[in-house]
Amino acid sequence: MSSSRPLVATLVAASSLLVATLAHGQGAPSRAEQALKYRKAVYQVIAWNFGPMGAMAQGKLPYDAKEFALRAERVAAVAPLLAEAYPAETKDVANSKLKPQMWDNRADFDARLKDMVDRSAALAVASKTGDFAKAKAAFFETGNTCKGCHDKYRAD
Ligand code: ASC
Repeated sequence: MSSSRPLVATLVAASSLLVATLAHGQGAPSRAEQALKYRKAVYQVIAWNFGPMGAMAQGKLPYDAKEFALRAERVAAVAPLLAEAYPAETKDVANSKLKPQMWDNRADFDARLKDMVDRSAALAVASKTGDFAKAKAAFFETGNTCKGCHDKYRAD
């Protein structure tokens, strides 16, 4: 019987690991995981609304002033939520494209976020005029703040 003890011990260890893995997988998401989900949700709302605006700005869709202004307003409304979307506990969270160098450049990162928020607000104001040239210019200025930050802090 003593020869079966290592096997029993191995099985017990393996099943404990399995239980722990399942418990972790099914348990409530950590605060970091929740924050990452929140972050991605905000970017998803921005990207969803930015898409048709970009198509209009590039002449791929006809300019619809009302729709453009509505989408700009939505982006301006949610962009400030990103200030809360990078809490320190997300530093090592899995499934994030954030480059770790952000944590050593927090002031620069926050300034870029603020710039995006300010440009989005200006975009919403410009869009309300219904003047395509103004709306378009403000759109590209906002898009450049997105791109600048992505180039520096987003992997791939
Ligand atoms: C978008 C989107 C981005 C930005 C960026 C702007 O619509 O999803 O990440 O615009 O491409 O240059």
